[in-house]
Amino acid sequence: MKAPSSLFLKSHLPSSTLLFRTSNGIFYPKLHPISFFCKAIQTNSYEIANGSYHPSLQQTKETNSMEKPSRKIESIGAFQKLPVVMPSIDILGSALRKAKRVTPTKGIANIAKREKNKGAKQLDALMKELAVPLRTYVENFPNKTYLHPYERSLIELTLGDGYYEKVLRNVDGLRKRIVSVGKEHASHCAKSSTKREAEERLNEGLKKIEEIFALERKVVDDLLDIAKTLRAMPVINLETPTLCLVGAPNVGKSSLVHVLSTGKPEICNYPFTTRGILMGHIILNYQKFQVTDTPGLLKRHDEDRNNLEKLTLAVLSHLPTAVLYVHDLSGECGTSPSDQFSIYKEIRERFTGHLWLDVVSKSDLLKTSPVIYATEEPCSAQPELDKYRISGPNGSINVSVKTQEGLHEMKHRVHELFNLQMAKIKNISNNQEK
Ligand SMILES: Nc1nc2c(ncn2[C@@H]2O[C@H](COP(=O)(O)OP(=O)(O)O)[C@@H](O)[C@H]2O)c(=O)[nH]1
Ligand SMILES: [Mg+2]
Repeated sequence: MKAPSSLFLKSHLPSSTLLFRTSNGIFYPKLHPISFFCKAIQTNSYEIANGSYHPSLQQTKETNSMEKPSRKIESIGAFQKLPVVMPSIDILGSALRKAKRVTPTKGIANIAKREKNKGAKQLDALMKELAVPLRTYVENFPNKTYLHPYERSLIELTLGDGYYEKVLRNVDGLRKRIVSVGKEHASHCAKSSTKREAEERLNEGLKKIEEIFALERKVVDDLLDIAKTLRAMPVINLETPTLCLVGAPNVGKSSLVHVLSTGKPEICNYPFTTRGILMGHIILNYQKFQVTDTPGLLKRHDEDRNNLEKLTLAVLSHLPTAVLYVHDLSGECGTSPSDQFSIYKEIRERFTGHLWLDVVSKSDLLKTSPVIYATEEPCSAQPELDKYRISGPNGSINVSVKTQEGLHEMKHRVHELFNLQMAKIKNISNNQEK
């Protein structure tokens, strides 16, 4: 068997160490509201420390310095503030039209001088019309380093590591080339000695700038695609408490989201999942709560995890949600109880700061004897595992969406978790008022 993975490291960002800055600039470590996913406009003012979906030793070290309020931290919701990128063909078309409309400075009587003045101005205008939008994009797309760690993880999972920065670098590279070639040709044109020469240099310059832009304009469209993708991502709202369902694939998480939701759950699409992730709402005492799926976790090392699993880890690492951990001991889900036990132990140890509830699902299928896979010993020599195979972790509730067993108790316990989360939120606002 492989050695335990880095999963055994504690999360570098346990929710108990999350930092929030209030409107009056005060930080309240250890107290936080729960977050949730939704497509609503993001309006919160909470801020969170640095990190990304993949906890590492280096990041564990960083946590200490993060706890100091002086550290550079960023708020959440950057994807909704991305600048609107124009398609490159439109930028070029509009720049050419505007440049050609530029007239020479009034009052130049000499024909050659007038022509070279017009030429230099038109080349300068084309250069600016192309370079200014590119500069705006480069300046207004956020530096990934300063993004909320959850959003940073989403960029990495969605676009691939380094792609976001590469595209921005390419756009900036194109801008610099346009500026340099534009200036060179404008100055060349301004030095013409005849009208004809000025006309030739103008046409030559326009052609050259257009050529360069046309050759590389795909980088602008790449940036446009990035903006579209990121803007379409589910938005996190840190003001509404959330319950996140976690567990191996097919253990019954989505079925339980349906059971817990007051209405019909929405489907939330991350670009790297083929199947949407369910999100439901619960209305309790006139308050709205959120319950959401996470993609299933398998027993493997972090480096072997797919993006769906990494999304689950990103949620647990960076968002202060409560956890409903689902265990399927019926042998139906495809992950053996002993593998589920390993995954559970890793995750439980790693994310100690979350409010937590364990349920054993599909209780209608549970037999009197525990499920033992063909590849496993009936008795594991690990009493803890043997006990897990029969009844799940200590304190877990048996539930079945088929027979309704345990659902009432589960809902009751979930309400308790929400109340605890609400108490934390209130605590924060009380502290703010002091
Ligand atoms: N017998 C039984 N089957 C269930 C129960 N809950 C879920 N299932 C089935 O288990 C499969 C996986 O459920 P799903 O909710 O999609 O699991 P997820 O992948 O964890 O979201 C589906 O075929 C469900 O119908 C249950 O309580 N009893
Ligand atoms: Mg599901």
